[in-house]
Amino acid sequence: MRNLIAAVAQMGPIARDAPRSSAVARMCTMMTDAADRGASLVVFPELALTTFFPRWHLEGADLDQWFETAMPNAATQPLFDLSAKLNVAFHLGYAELTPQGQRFNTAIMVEAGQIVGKYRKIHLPGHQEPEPWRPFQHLEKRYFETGDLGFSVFDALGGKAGMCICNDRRWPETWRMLGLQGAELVALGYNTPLHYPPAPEHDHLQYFHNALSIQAGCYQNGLWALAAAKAGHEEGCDLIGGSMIVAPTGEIVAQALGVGDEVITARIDLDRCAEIRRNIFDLAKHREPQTYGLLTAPKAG
Ligand code: CDT
Repeated sequence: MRNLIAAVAQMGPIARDAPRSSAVARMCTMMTDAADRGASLVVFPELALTTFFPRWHLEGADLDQWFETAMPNAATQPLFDLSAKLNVAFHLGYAELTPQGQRFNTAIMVEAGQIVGKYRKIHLPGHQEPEPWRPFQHLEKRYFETGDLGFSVFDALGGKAGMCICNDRRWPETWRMLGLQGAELVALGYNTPLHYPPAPEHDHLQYFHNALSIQAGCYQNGLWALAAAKAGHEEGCDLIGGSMIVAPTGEIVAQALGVGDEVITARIDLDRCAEIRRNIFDLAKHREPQTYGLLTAPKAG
């Protein structure tokens, strides 16, 4: 299945008091739509089961309620069942609380009812301590540990797949780590506020920076990206849409138009990665890693 139809399922806002079952029902509707269009993969957003809770300062049970302690679980089983029935793989982001008490911002890839890939977000944005001056918090650094699974590449859908989550897409290291391992398809979800309180002069660039990062990552590593937003006006915070499917040439081949629930699809030929990888970005031939030492030196400060 080197040539497949892939879908990205953008989600509109999820209310703070919405049960997981309502988000899962919306995802099941979009998975069915994707299957009707012939898709064999559908990508859902980051933290897709609930509202984006890092916008609030929470403690104890008020925080724990947003985390999944098992996957699948009762709330998400319908997605796994429908995926098996329709033969559609899916990518899902959720907040994970491990049996050891660790918390991660996690994504999985599920194929034929089995979890075939798991990723824990490495680049955690925002801040550790509550900052009351902000109109909304972004407490990912407080609520999650840095992912401990690395940027791994795994077999899925007849090719090599990788994942990253939201802020990761802005970092060239993310894409290069996946590209160096031969990833042909990268699935990712995001929750990106339109307003960035520390530098509001960049607010009008949010859609541009989203596309710029994903398109550059695809082109510079010769791979496909499937990027799914949670979008729209969620609990007083506007989140960008712009979900997209990007080719190894860096071209956007499908893009969401609005900020609500929306399925986009495109035909993806994994063999097209070679157009870039055998030419301008033949990583084995043209990289000069002996000059890149600073990239892995400890960070300053
Ligand atoms: N979810 C996530 O990683 N969002 C960030 C917001 C900007 S930094 C506060 C992003 O990079 O899109």
